[in-house]
Amino acid sequence: SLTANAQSNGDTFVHLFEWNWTDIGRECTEFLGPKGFKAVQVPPPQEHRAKDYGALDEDAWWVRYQPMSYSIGNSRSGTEQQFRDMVSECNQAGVDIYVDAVINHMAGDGGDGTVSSMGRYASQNNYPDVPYSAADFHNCGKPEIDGSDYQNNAANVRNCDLVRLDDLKTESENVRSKIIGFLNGLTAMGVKGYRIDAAKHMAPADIQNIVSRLNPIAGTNTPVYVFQEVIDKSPGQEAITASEYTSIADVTEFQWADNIGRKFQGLFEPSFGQNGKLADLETIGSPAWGMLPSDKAVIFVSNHDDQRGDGRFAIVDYNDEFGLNFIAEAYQMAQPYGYPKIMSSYYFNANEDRSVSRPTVPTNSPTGGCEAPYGPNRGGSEGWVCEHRWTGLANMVAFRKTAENQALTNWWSNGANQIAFGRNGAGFIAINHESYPLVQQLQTGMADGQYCDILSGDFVNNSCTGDIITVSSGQVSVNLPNRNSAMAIHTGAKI
Ligand code: LM2
Ligand code: CA
Repeated sequence: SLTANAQSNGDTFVHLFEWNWTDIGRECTEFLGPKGFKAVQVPPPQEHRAKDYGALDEDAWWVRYQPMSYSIGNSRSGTEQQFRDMVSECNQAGVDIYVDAVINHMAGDGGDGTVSSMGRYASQNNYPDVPYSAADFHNCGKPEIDGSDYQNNAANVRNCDLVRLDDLKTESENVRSKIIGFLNGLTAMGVKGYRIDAAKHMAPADIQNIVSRLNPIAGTNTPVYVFQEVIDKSPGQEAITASEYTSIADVTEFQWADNIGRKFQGLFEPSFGQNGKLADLETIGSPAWGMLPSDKAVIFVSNHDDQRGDGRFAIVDYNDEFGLNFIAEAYQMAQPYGYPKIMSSYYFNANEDRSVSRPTVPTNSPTGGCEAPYGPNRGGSEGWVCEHRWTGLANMVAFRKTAENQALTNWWSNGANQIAFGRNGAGFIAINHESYPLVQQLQTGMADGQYCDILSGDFVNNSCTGDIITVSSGQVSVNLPNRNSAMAIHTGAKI
């Protein structure tokens, strides 16, 4: 294998969508490091297109996915110096930086002649500040990938423009060496991992070549971590499959979000002939579900695209009914499959134009920042959601670490939307997604004693700011009166 990519299934990382470099650095020191997060996925740092068709769109989040060069001299998240400071600060705090690497394409039709975040210009298939010229781009004979290509034409998906973004000849040495220079430059600054954006739109051989030429983590022989974004949601109906990429590095498992989303949302599932329910999750991750092997899969409850896309009613996010996002994220971290990424969002009105920009309030503002007084599903419409700061979710990072490599055991369900399971004596979780109480005496598989319910409070100085849970003869009395509530205990938080 080219990279030692399989992360421990005890790790968790967070996507700080559209955060500034300075704010991410501070978050590493003050919160992510102390809570044990493995890494942060940061926004694309490249010089990007800065204006679009109208004034309203000029600050849309997605300009970050339209690179104008490989310079990180300026982007919406800050300057190169601020980027470097963030990387050092996070490394110091024990938190790795994963860069979202946009390498399949440059801007949309050359940025349509508009200015970049560094005040520079490009034109279609011509980026003087890389430099790239026409010979570095595919020309597939039509303006962009057609919807039907996804079912029946892999070559078009890889060689035509994705939404008219100038598509790079990733098979050419000139392009590869520019991309590799860019990534190795970041690694030299202390970056430890990469999300390969739009990996599906590049041939596996191209990514393999690039990944095989990446330098190890600065000052070590350890390969950088790589995961590839391959959207393979309809197995059997896609011209390109996620499994074409697993020998290179880890891959996003989009089916995970859909599969659990249908259960948590209770959506009708034709193949089951009934509505999805949490009890169906007993075997998730086993081969019958047809997902990637656990040690290859990056999983998430929602991501920045599907929160805004067609899939948003199947997936779960903070826009859903009170507490649903919280229990789905907590479930994801409690179960053993995959490498979980917590989506840390900002509020946008679902009826608004999807291009609405990030909040203008700082992430550390008492009104609309992470310090705002709220819990799961604040129900706001402005500001930062900061899911990763929710007490219970942040504490699940330690649960997952404690339960590393432990099998799922002691499964219980009411046959519908109340479930509980253990992790072979290391931890135990119970989730109520019914509109009536969950009151049950359940076997946990854990040693007797008192534990902190880490979903209701913090374990500090050997005591608990939340509910204390007693395990006796291996059993707990679970009492979860409310819909969308949960409790969790683990051996790292035993009083
Ligand atoms: C991704 N993964 O494969 C990113 O996760 C996703 O967020 C990116 O799309 C996409 N691939 C390209 O990197 C976003 C956004 C698009 C947006 C593009 C480029 O979802 O809507 O496209 O970034 O900024 C926009 C316009 C589109 C236009 C295009 C080019 O929405 O209408 O196409 O720019 O000007 C003519
Ligand atoms: Ca391509």
